[in-house]
Amino acid sequence: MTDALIVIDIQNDFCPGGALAVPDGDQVIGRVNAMMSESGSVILTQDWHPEEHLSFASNHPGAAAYDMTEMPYGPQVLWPDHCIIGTPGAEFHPDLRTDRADLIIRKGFQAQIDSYSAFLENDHKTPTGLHGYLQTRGLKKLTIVGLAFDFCVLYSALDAVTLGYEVTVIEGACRSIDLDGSREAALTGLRKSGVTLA
Ligand code: VGL
Ligand code: ZN
Repeated sequence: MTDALIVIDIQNDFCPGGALAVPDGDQVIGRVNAMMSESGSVILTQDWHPEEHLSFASNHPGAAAYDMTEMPYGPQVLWPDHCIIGTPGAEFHPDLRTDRADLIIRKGFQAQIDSYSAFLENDHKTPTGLHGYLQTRGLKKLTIVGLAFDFCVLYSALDAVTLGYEVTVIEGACRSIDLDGSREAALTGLRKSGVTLA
């Protein structure tokens, strides 16, 4: 078994009623739970931010949610406060099967740097440790699903192909935030990258 299912950020804050709700985000859960039964290994990611995280508009005086800012590592969207460590919004959606997970990887816990990708933080250099884990377990074929398609799923998939994995994104088991055409841009980017879209 060299395959792993990577389930991105199916947390309360990304589901309807949450602080950064992805439209119909909860609609993928049934399908994702079913996929877990067919996968050799299951890995969940959890967006996990301290209150003072610099991706939050609230930590930039005068800024509004969804404004852009410049970070030392490049442009960054300013988000509403979400997935704050220890809050209900940061917990997995109660319908998500978490018992099948071999590993839960948390990301975005350093206040100065955001982390969309499950592999590398937004400076595209700082590792989360997931690559080392997959390598030492010999897991090479990755299926990526979850929230949001056009941010954390996208960057996870792009980093995964760059790192040499065979990567499939199941679009039907993902939902998008769709900020200024980000869903279309994500589709275009994935098609060019060598990721299989299914
Ligand atoms: C995400 C924006 C901010 C995601 C996380 O999971 O796609 N998007 N933090
Ligand atoms: Zn976040």
